[in-house]
Amino acid sequence: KTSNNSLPPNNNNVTVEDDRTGLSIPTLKRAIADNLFYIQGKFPTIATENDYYMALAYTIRDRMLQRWAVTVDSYLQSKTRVVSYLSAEYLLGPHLGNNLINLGIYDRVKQAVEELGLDLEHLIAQEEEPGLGNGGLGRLAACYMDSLATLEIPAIGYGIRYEFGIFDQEIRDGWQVEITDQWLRYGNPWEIRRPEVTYEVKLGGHVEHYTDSHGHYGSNWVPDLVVKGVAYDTPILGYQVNTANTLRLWKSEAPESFDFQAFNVGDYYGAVNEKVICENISKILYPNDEQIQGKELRLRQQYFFVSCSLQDMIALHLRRGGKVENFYETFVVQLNDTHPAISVAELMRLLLDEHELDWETAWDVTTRTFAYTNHTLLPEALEKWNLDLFASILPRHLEIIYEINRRFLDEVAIRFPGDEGKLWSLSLIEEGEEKSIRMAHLACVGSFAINGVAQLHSELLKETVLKDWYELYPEKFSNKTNGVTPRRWMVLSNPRLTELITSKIGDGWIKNLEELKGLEKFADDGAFRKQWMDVKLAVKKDLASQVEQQQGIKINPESLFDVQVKRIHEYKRQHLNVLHIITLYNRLKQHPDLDIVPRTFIFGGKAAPSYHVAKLMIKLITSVAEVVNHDPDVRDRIKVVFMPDYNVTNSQKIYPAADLSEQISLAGKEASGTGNMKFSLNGALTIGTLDGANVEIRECVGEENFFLFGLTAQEVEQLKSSGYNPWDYYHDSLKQAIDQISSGFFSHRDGSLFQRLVNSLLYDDRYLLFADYHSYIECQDRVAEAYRDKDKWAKMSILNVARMGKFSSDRSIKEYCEDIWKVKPVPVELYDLCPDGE
Ligand code: B1N
Repeated sequence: KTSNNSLPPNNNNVTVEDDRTGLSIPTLKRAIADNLFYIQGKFPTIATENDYYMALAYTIRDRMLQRWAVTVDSYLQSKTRVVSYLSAEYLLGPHLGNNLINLGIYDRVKQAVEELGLDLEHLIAQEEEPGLGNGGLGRLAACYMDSLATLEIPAIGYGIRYEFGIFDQEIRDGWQVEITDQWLRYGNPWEIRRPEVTYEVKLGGHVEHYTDSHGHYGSNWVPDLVVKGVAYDTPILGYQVNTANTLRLWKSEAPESFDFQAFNVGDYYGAVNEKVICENISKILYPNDEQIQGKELRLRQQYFFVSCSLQDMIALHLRRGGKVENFYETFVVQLNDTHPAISVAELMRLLLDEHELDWETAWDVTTRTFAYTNHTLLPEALEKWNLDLFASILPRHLEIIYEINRRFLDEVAIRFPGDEGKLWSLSLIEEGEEKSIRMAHLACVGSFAINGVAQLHSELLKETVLKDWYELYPEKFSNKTNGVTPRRWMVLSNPRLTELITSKIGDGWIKNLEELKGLEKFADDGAFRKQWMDVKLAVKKDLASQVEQQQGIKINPESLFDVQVKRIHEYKRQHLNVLHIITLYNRLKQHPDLDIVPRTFIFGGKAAPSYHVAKLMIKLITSVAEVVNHDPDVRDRIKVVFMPDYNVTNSQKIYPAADLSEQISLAGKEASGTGNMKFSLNGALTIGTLDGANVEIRECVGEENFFLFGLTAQEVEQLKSSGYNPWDYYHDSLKQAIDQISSGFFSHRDGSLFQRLVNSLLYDDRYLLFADYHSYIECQDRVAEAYRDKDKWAKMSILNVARMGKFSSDRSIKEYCEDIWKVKPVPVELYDLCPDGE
């Protein structure tokens, strides 16, 4: 229970109410005071709010350690398979509030903190979130870690401990400015450095081949750089279970031996320089979402964390008494997109060169180990590495990939005799002007399972980018529709709604989201609808006061909150939303007394720093905001707000306050989306295309409770192949809006500012904004009419929440467990690892 304040069941054997595990209010208070003094070194008189946050964080960490240590210990003892999730990104969001929820001690800690004269919300707000991801893909990894622990699945997440995560965003003069993320500035109480858990990773150099005295061929990779990876572990608690899984992130350092050697030969600069190169590998997260840069450092990052992780898994497997040829019995490894796909070649290398297995055995182990999730169909996001670049960093892996490819193409040639085209299209190597390695192909050939992240996406994968692979290995393919954790995205971020729901149907839904179905019968209950809308209004008032405080913009909490928050990208079409705003604005200018439904348009999201058009889209939003917000004719009926620095922390305040969720990508482009799920679970209605998981959301909530517009993926294909011409749609209100943008109406008469953006629409319009514009506007008018009937809206909102049970990440993870990983829950029983007197 989150709402009552009774002690959670103490089913461990630690019976003494001591200062590091005890949960009574006096003990908690004493622990916080002790940590303030003994860790922060402060008296209350001079302690800052951050000191108190740290003292509280350590207090909570102490209360997690028993679960964590026992969980790790029990996995080492047991023989069951462990899921290993490999991801270059984890967008965790702040830990403190989430850990309090999952431990079931939120309310009592709140009380303890209050008795010390502090405010829990304020302390929680002190935490700098670990922004170790760009967007949906990284956040999905974080939701999956939460669900794995909650479902008591033995699992370990591996990734990179970036010193600088995703940049902080400021808006200056309407433009995005990037500020370095310094999340480690005040230390990170949630991680434990494990200096004894380190591995060496080779880079560059060349390969020597030899034949040993037994006549066996061998390869010796002579690198020109060796770096060291050090493990940093963070516990990931399940919700009200004893399981605390591990997220193990690697930091790159120089090996101890290194500077010593170089100093000896007198090359001081060389020594320092190499140390810098080593440390650089885990320095910074590449801030590109769905567009690749092909930079050498990125390949180094990928190989670095993959090599450390696989070496660690092999070590753990051997420690459990396993033999290398049975590696897949201990671990099943999920590749989160192709970022860790080099794993396939690295496991082969480790098995062949370090553990001396023969090729056939090594390949058998490898292909029983990996499973691959694809997250995008966008051609610019499919990873390829230039062959020369690849060869210069991973010479041994190139040899292995050639050999995998040779054997694989032999098979293809037998399956499709005489079909040259098949060889070209399936090859791991892209031939042509610039040769490159296709990482998706490496992932496909090395994995026993391949999945997309929503039904539509999985179907399109089989018809487009992985068509030939589907033809070859249909049995490998499946769909696993994404989900989100209700612990963070409802319980933690929307306590008011949580309390209202729980008052009607109990709290079982938090672990079994399908129980939300129980709300359906209250959708016709007038009193409940009133309570429902009261909660929404209260949450909107919170957001409104935050916006006023931070930006000085007054927004009307009674207005329709129309929200689009996500990375800024042309395919997501934030500029289509802007065209609607301009259209409404022009209507008001033409008919000043028009009775329109007051709306507040809220945007948030980061643009990749090198993606100029995306940055221009932000400038367009802020420019339109400036004109609309200050025009007296509008009389506050429409307001436009760009919320700076959209991240997990800020999003937790935004989703609960939304009335309308904008999911308006061009059909066929958004693999799934997960924000769409968070909005709907918090009672927002969706305006959206038939794209990604929108399709399934609409099926679940009912078409009468979803605002659908736009072309289908199929219609998009047809229109494009029959020759799409944006000028066919360029008339009336659309022409007026476009002409205003290009004439400088929103940019102080500067007609050149948005020209690139306007031209990309008029002369290309890859994402068919013009084709979908009229359908979108018409749909938005239906939204406005629906919102006039608040009671009807409330009913639709309740039904949305009631029918969203499918979109829990618990459901997604159960499907992965049953269909792909073949693993079952292993409940953790707490025991005293160090009984008294021993
Ligand atoms: O992955 C999410 C999906 O819900 C989104 O629809 C999808 O866009 C997102 C390169 C990516 N796909 N690809 C990326 C991220 C970083 C990078 O460097 C690609 N992100 C997605 C979860 O399935």
